[in-house]
Amino acid sequence: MAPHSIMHHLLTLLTLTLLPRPTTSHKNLIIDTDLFSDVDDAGALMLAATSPTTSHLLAVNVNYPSRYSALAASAILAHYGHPSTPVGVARPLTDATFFDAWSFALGEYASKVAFHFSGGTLPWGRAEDAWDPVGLYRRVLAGAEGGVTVVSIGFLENLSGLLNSTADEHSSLSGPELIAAKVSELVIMGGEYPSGYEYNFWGSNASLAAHVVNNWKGRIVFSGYELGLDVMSGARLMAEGPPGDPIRAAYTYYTYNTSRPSWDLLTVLYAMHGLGDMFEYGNTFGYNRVATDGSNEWVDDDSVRNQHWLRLKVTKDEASAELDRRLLEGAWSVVNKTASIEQDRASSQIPDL
Ligand SMILES: [Ca+2]
Repeated sequence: MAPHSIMHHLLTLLTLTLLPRPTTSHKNLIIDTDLFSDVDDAGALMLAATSPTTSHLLAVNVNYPSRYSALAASAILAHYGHPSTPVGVARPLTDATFFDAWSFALGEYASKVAFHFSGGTLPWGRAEDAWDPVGLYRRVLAGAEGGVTVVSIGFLENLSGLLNSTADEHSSLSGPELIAAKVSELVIMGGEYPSGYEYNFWGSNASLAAHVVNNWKGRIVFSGYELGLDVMSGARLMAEGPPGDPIRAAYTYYTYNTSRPSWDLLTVLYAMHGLGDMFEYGNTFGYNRVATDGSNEWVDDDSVRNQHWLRLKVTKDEASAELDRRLLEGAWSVVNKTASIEQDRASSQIPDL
C-alpha cells in the first residue's frame, strides 16, 4: 500500500469514527399535533409510535379542537401498541371535518381513521374524555424521569398555555420553571429559514406562536417549510402497506394515491434520532424571531447558541426513500412477527431452515 493510500485509509477510518452515530438510548417524547388538515401528522405519529428502540411516547397533545382529531390520535396510538398513552386536545371541542375548498384534490381522513380504527384512551364518541393539554403537559413533565423532547408539528397554543401555567396539583413549579427542569429540547415544525411566512405560525393564532418562540428559554430546533416541501413520501406505504393499516388508509383518503410533502415526518425523525446522517444545522448561532403576523426571521446574534434550524445532509430523494422505508417498516411491524421475518429473509437473503 503506497503511503498516500495508507494516509487515505487512515483518514477514512478517522472520518468514520467521528461520524455521529444514531443514538440507541431511549428518548422521552411528547408530540403536539394539528392532526386534521394534512396527513403528514398521521405519518409522523406512526413513526414515533413504531420506533423500535429510540423513543418513549409519553403523551400526545392535539392543538386543533376537532373531536375527530383527538379520536384519530388515540386510534393511531392504540393500533401501534400504545393504547394507554394519554391524549389531550384544545377546547372547546368542535365537530369540524376537513374540506379541501382550495384545490378540491385532498380528502378528509381524521373522522374515518377515528371511526374505523377506534381504540386507546379515547374510543369512538369519547373525545370529551381527552385531557386538557396544559394539564397533560404539566402532569407528564412533572412525572418524567430524564429530559423530555417536545415536538410541535402544528399550532403553538398548547405550548403557549404551558408557558403561562402556574403551580397546580401536578407540580409546584411555574410553566417556565417546569420547562427548564424537564424539557431538554423543543423541536418545532414552523416558519421558514432563514426567514419566511409559514402556516403553523400564522394559520391559527400568530401572536401565540410568537409568544412561544420569542419567550422559550431552552434549546429549540426548527424544521422549516423548505425542509420538507420537496421530500415526498407515502406512495410506497399505499402500494405495499398492510391492507388494515390506519396510516395507509389515511394517506389514501387524503392524497388519492399520490405522495405528500414530509414536513412533520422529518421533524419527528430529528426529534427521535438527532442529526444522524440525514440532517445538519443551517446556522451556528442566532435565534428565531416571530412577528405577530406569524412571519419569522433569523437574527444573527452570535451570543445565542441554543437555537438551530435544520438542513438536509442527504438528497431529497434519499430522504424520501428513507421515510418511505420507515413508514412501510412501521406499518408491517405490528401486523405479525411472521410478516417481519419473511421481509427480513427476502431483503437479507437468509435461506429458509
Ligand atoms: Ca402538522
